[in-house]
Amino acid sequence: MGTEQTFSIIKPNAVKKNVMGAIIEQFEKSGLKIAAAKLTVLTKSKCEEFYAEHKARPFFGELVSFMTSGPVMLMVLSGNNAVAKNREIMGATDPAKAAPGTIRKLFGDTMGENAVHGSDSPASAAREIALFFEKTEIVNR
Ligand code: 3AN
Repeated sequence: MGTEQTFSIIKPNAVKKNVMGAIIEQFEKSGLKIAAAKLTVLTKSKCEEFYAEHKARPFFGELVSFMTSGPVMLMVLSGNNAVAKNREIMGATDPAKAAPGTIRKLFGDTMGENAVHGSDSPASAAREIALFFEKTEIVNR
Protein backbone atom coordinates (compact mmCIF):
# COMPACT_ATOMS: atom_id res chain seq x y z
CA MET A 1 0.00 0.00 0.00
CA GLY A 2 1.38 3.42 -0.93
CA THR A 3 0.74 6.86 0.49
CA GLU A 4 -2.93 7.73 0.57
CA GLN A 5 -5.21 10.32 2.10
CA THR A 6 -8.12 9.91 4.47
CA PHE A 7 -10.62 12.31 5.98
CA SER A 8 -10.94 12.78 9.73
CA ILE A 9 -13.26 14.76 11.97
CA ILE A 10 -12.62 15.44 15.64
CA LYS A 11 -16.25 15.57 16.79
CA PRO A 12 -17.87 18.24 19.03
CA ASN A 13 -17.66 16.18 22.25
CA ALA A 14 -13.89 15.79 21.88
CA VAL A 15 -13.35 19.46 21.01
CA LYS A 16 -15.42 20.35 24.09
CA LYS A 17 -13.19 18.11 26.25
CA ASN A 18 -10.15 19.96 24.88
CA VAL A 19 -8.44 16.78 23.70
CA MET A 20 -7.72 17.77 20.09
CA GLY A 21 -3.99 17.69 20.80
CA ALA A 22 -4.18 14.29 22.45
CA ILE A 23 -6.07 12.88 19.46
CA ILE A 24 -3.68 14.42 16.95
CA GLU A 25 -0.83 12.88 18.96
CA GLN A 26 -2.36 9.44 18.31
CA PHE A 27 -2.44 10.17 14.55
CA GLU A 28 1.15 11.39 14.54
CA LYS A 29 2.43 8.54 16.71
CA SER A 30 1.03 6.07 14.17
CA GLY A 31 2.80 7.82 11.29
CA LEU A 32 -0.18 9.74 9.88
CA LYS A 33 0.52 13.36 8.92
CA ILE A 34 -1.91 16.29 8.84
CA ALA A 35 -2.10 17.53 5.25
CA ALA A 36 -4.98 19.99 5.83
CA ALA A 37 -6.97 21.16 8.84
CA LYS A 38 -9.74 23.56 9.77
CA LEU A 39 -11.69 24.23 12.92
CA THR A 40 -15.27 25.10 12.08
CA VAL A 41 -18.93 24.59 12.94
CA LEU A 42 -20.74 22.46 10.34
CA THR A 43 -23.92 23.82 8.81
CA LYS A 44 -26.97 21.56 8.92
CA SER A 45 -27.09 21.23 5.13
CA LYS A 46 -23.40 20.38 4.77
CA CYS A 47 -23.66 17.85 7.58
CA GLU A 48 -26.71 16.20 5.99
CA GLU A 49 -24.84 15.99 2.70
CA PHE A 50 -21.81 14.47 4.44
CA TYR A 51 -23.93 11.80 6.18
CA ALA A 52 -26.32 11.27 3.22
CA GLU A 53 -25.82 7.48 3.27
CA HIS A 54 -27.29 7.38 6.82
CA LYS A 55 -30.40 9.43 5.96
CA ALA A 56 -32.79 6.52 6.51
CA ARG A 57 -31.26 5.45 9.84
CA PRO A 58 -33.28 6.14 13.00
CA PHE A 59 -30.40 8.08 14.55
CA PHE A 60 -29.92 10.46 11.58
CA GLY A 61 -31.60 13.48 13.22
CA GLU A 62 -29.67 12.98 16.46
CA LEU A 63 -26.43 12.54 14.51
CA VAL A 64 -26.85 15.79 12.56
CA SER A 65 -27.93 17.72 15.62
CA PHE A 66 -24.88 16.49 17.58
CA MET A 67 -22.42 17.09 14.75
CA THR A 68 -23.62 20.69 14.31
CA SER A 69 -23.74 21.38 18.08
CA GLY A 70 -20.26 22.88 18.32
CA PRO A 71 -16.87 23.24 16.68
CA VAL A 72 -15.30 20.30 14.88
CA MET A 73 -11.77 19.84 13.54
CA LEU A 74 -11.78 18.72 9.90
CA MET A 75 -8.57 17.12 8.67
CA VAL A 76 -6.97 15.41 5.74
CA LEU A 77 -4.53 12.80 7.04
CA SER A 78 -1.84 11.45 4.82
CA GLY A 79 0.30 8.35 5.13
CA ASN A 80 0.99 4.79 4.18
CA ASN A 81 -2.30 2.91 4.05
CA ALA A 82 -3.93 5.94 5.73
CA VAL A 83 -7.59 4.84 5.47
CA ALA A 84 -7.11 1.47 7.18
CA LYS A 85 -4.52 2.78 9.64
CA ASN A 86 -6.86 5.55 10.77
CA ARG A 87 -9.77 3.08 11.20
CA GLU A 88 -7.50 0.86 13.28
CA ILE A 89 -6.35 3.58 15.68
CA MET A 90 -9.89 5.03 15.95
CA GLY A 91 -11.32 1.73 17.18
CA ALA A 92 -14.86 0.35 16.94
CA THR A 93 -17.83 2.72 16.41
CA ASP A 94 -19.11 1.97 19.93
CA PRO A 95 -16.49 3.26 22.43
CA ALA A 96 -17.54 0.53 24.89
CA LYS A 97 -16.47 -2.09 22.34
CA ALA A 98 -13.37 -0.29 21.09
CA ALA A 99 -9.99 -1.90 21.80
CA PRO A 100 -7.84 -0.53 24.62
CA GLY A 101 -5.67 2.40 23.57
CA THR A 102 -7.82 3.36 20.57
CA ILE A 103 -9.03 6.95 20.20
CA ARG A 104 -12.69 6.03 20.71
CA LYS A 105 -11.87 4.00 23.82
CA LEU A 106 -9.82 6.86 25.24
CA PHE A 107 -12.03 9.81 24.29
CA GLY A 108 -15.42 8.52 23.06
CA ASP A 109 -18.55 8.79 25.20
CA THR A 110 -21.34 6.97 23.34
CA MET A 111 -22.08 5.37 19.97
CA GLY A 112 -23.01 8.80 18.58
CA GLU A 113 -20.51 10.89 20.54
CA ASN A 114 -17.56 8.72 19.66
CA ALA A 115 -14.90 11.47 19.37
CA VAL A 116 -13.80 10.93 15.77
CA HIS A 117 -14.93 10.18 12.25
CA GLY A 118 -12.69 8.44 9.73
CA SER A 119 -13.39 7.52 6.11
CA ASP A 120 -14.27 3.84 5.59
CA SER A 121 -12.67 3.46 2.12
CA PRO A 122 -10.43 5.36 -0.29
CA ALA A 123 -13.55 6.22 -2.36
CA SER A 124 -15.32 7.66 0.71
CA ALA A 125 -12.15 9.55 1.60
CA ALA A 126 -12.05 11.20 -1.84
CA ARG A 127 -15.73 12.20 -1.62
CA GLU A 128 -15.44 13.50 1.94
CA ILE A 129 -12.23 15.44 1.36
CA ALA A 130 -13.74 17.13 -1.72
CA LEU A 131 -16.80 18.15 0.34
CA PHE A 132 -14.71 20.19 2.77
CA PHE A 133 -11.39 21.12 1.19
CA GLU A 134 -10.24 22.80 -2.01
CA LYS A 135 -7.26 21.07 -3.64
CA THR A 136 -5.16 24.19 -2.94
CA GLU A 137 -5.81 23.85 0.82
CA ILE A 138 -4.15 20.41 0.98
CA VAL A 139 -0.38 20.27 1.31
CA ASN A 140 1.77 17.52 -0.08
CA ARG A 141 3.36 15.48 2.71
P1 3AN B 1 -18.17 4.56 11.68
O1 3AN B 1 -18.11 6.04 11.99
O2 3AN B 1 -17.37 3.74 12.65
O3 3AN B 1 -17.85 4.27 10.24
P2 3AN B 1 -21.01 4.11 11.04
O4 3AN B 1 -20.69 4.42 9.60
O5 3AN B 1 -21.74 2.86 11.36
O6 3AN B 1 -19.66 4.10 11.92
O7 3AN B 1 -21.83 5.27 11.67
C1 3AN B 1 -21.80 6.57 11.16
C2 3AN B 1 -22.02 7.56 12.27
O8 3AN B 1 -23.28 7.38 12.86
C3 3AN B 1 -20.97 7.44 13.35
N1 3AN B 1 -20.26 8.67 13.44
C4 3AN B 1 -21.71 7.13 14.61
O9 3AN B 1 -21.30 8.02 15.64
C5 3AN B 1 -23.16 7.35 14.27
N2 3AN B 1 -23.95 6.23 14.79
C6 3AN B 1 -23.87 4.96 14.40
N3 3AN B 1 -24.73 4.20 15.08
C7 3AN B 1 -25.38 5.03 15.93
C8 3AN B 1 -26.41 4.85 16.92
N4 3AN B 1 -26.94 3.65 17.16
N5 3AN B 1 -26.81 5.94 17.60
C9 3AN B 1 -26.29 7.15 17.35
N6 3AN B 1 -25.32 7.40 16.43
C10 3AN B 1 -24.88 6.34 15.74
